[in-house]
Amino acid sequence: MKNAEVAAMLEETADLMEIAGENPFKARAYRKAAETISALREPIEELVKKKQLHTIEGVGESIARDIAEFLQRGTTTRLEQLSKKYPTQLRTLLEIQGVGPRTVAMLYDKLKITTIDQLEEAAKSGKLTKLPGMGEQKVKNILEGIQLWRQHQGRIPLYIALEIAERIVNELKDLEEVEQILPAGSLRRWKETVGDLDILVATRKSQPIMEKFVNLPEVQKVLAHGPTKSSVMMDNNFQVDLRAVEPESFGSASQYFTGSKAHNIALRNLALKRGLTVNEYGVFREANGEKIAGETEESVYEAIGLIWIPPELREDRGEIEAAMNGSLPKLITIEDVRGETHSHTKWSDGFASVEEMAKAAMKMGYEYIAITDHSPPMGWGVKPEDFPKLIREIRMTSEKLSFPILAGIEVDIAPDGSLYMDEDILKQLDIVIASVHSAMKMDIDSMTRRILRAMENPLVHIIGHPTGRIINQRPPYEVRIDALIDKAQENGVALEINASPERLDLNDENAKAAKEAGIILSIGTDSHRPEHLAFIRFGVAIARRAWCEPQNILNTRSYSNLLDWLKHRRI
Ligand code: DGT
Ligand code: CA
Ligand code: CA
Ligand code: ZN
Repeated sequence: MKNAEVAAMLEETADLMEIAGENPFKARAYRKAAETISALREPIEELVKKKQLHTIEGVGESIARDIAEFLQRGTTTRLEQLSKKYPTQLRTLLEIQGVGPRTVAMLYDKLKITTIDQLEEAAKSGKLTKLPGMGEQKVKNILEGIQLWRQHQGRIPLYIALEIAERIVNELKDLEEVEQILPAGSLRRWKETVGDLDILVATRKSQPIMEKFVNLPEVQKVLAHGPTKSSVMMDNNFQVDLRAVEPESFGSASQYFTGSKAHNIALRNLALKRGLTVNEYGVFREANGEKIAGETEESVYEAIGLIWIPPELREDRGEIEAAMNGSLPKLITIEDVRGETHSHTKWSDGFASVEEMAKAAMKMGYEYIAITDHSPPMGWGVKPEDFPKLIREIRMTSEKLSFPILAGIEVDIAPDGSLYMDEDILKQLDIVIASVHSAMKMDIDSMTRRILRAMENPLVHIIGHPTGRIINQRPPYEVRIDALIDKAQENGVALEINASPERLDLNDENAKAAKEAGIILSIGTDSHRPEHLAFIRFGVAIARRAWCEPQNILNTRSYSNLLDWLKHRRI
């Protein structure tokens, strides 16, 4: 199906419309349609055939025409016209934090800048400051943005790597030569970004597997094609390695290629002390070269005197000592999660109704869901006068479905630490998440004070996405996370592990510090659509990388325990 391509075309159109300075509502409509179409389960071609494009929310006449044309000839007249004025290449510049469409247009109009290198050059040589509206601070921000962009170049967010891995595994797993297949490397450790994919197969006859692999439709370029290892470049400049090993070595190869490198080195040093060597082929006695393990990962760890260590812990952060003295945590699993704590509906910027979100939670097997729509000041926030209606709808839906729905809010924290919602409304709500969505460029002391003040408000239960970062797009704002953890402990506030795959905030390291301090963490998906509830697996992954057990996580509680905790917080 062509849904992804169509969505990409709509995104491209929206970007170019914004650069060209067209009506911002038009661009926003294209962007919304792109999002809706990429979430569709049905192939868009089918809808075109059945003349049902208009049934997709947000697809009006001109978008429908573009889609039909795109499916016929691979581009649209609109795109061709737009790119005559501003080349498509300019879109890369939008990836730099602090560079918006208007800036991109000006950079091109005045200096013919089309690439990030040219932009950096112009910023460093002082040419930029001569442009209208370009102060020194703005230029400094652009240079910082470029630096950040370079750091992330080539590493892609976990959820995208996971989709690619799942697709490849699906295409290869049914070949009769494949005995086992495992995506290893940083992906198996659920690291937030992935540099490249390392896939392993256990086989006695690798040639047909390698043949199929290098000929997959998404392959852009074959970098290597051999019997034990092949490497390819995928569409989005993402490298995938496939290694074939004998079934007798599959365990040791899985261990080795899962890493991390630091974990492997620590493990090898421990083995050496015990007169053993470990490599991707097995565990061997140094004295006589005898192989004592390798078929399974368990056997590898056991041979070195350890119990099996979950991949998420393999970062050399104390897991080897813990495995030695029997103190590995009993990590939370997705089955431990009993409800959703953070979701949005059409009442603010979500795409579904309260009922649709609740039904999705029921389908997940949950015991409850919290609806936490935005407050003003953002345009799409629920106004104070609308809250009574929203609360009534939540109560009625809950009764109708016989399913607990908590009435909540994600309330904005103002720059001074006060909340953008009247206290009488907050008091009527079951659950209050407070988050920063604006004025993120404060200095570290002011930002810390701002959030601490919100945490002192007894009506606040959870601090949402506590550092505000967007992976590969926006760095975290400056804030003293240890001060937030101290305050959370003192006042019994929870910090969120926001499971939205572009956020993952708190990240693993901060969440581990929070866990060690003994504070409670809430895993919230920040769902804006029913399907987003499935993001929970990313939040659980972060929690696991943070060594969390079920009791560290708020939403592993039963509904009545959760209510107790929420009420207790307000005393
Ligand atoms: P990435 O790809 O940057 O997201 O991170 P990884 O962890 O997937 O790293 P990668 O792809 O370079 O290598 C895959 C695994 O292979 C790595 O996690 C551990 C193992 N490995 C790679 N190089 C070494 C090494 O020099 N020594 C040891 N002991 N293991 C290594
Ligand atoms: Ca890798
Ligand atoms: Ca690799
Ligand atoms: Zn938020």
